[in-house]
Amino acid sequence: MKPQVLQLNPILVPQINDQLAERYTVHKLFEVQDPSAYLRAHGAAIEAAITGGHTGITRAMLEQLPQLRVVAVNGVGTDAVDLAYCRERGLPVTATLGALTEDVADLAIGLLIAACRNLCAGDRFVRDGQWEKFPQPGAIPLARRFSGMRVGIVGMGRVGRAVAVRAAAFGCPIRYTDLRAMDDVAHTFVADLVELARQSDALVLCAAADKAEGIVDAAVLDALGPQGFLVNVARGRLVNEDHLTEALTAGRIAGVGLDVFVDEPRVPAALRQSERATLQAHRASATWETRTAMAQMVLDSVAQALAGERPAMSLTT
Ligand code: 8YV
Repeated sequence: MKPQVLQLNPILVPQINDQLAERYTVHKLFEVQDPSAYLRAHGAAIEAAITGGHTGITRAMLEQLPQLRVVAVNGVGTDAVDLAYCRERGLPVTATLGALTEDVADLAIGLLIAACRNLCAGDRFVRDGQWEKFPQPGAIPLARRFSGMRVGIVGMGRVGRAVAVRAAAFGCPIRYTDLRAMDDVAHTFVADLVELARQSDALVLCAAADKAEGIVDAAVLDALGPQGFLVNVARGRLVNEDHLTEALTAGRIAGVGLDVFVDEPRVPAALRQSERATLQAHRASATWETRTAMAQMVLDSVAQALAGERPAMSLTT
């Protein structure tokens, strides 16, 4: 009999799904009407769980899976998994470390340029036939230059560093904050986030969200100021979304580029309606190249764990 695998999130790469189906009996929880009842019926036999970074897996679910030998996260954020509990249980939790770095950094810079240059508002202007109605050059307000902007990076991990490389190529002076200064990073460390915001034209959030809920609040946004931009490619809850919508609506910051939100897929109306917000539906890692590499890592992690090995990408064992 094939080992049984619980899948909480779809994988969008057909060849990986084919391999999963060939090797395992896959229980697609995301297609099930009543997940609790389904787990009561099948939970006892499940040996591996596959989930997304944002979805994670609840502790209550983990407790319903007594034979579980691995949680393979198809993503790099593990904030939606109780790592302490998994550690206690000796359960490997794996992530797709390194696979999505370049794409997430690409999107961060893309969002920042889009926000500075009003690319989405400009696109709507042309698409909606407004250009023909209002052909005067003054019909669209002047935008802001990205090259040379002072960029503040929040979280100097893999993604933060990749954003720094890209921003440096645009001639941007770079400062960063993290839990501590890093010996192998040449950029200026600023311990205090409000101070970093004060010294930046754009803040780019690349931090893990485990212990950092709501760190970007009204004080940080006001320090960034009416000329400042905020980009978030990490997790929505790093930001106090009420403070953000208030600041954006009142013009206390210049613009935002957001890929992530507090309560996805729900996005506050004030953000959806703002011409100064460039929004994406949590797409930073969503390219064929990255999603294929990520899904291959998930496949490898499950195979390693079920073969009795410590998965190479384990964060807990
Ligand atoms: C993915 C993510 O969208 O890596 C993460 O933590 O949130 C994203 O890259 C998600 O994990 C896809 O399943």
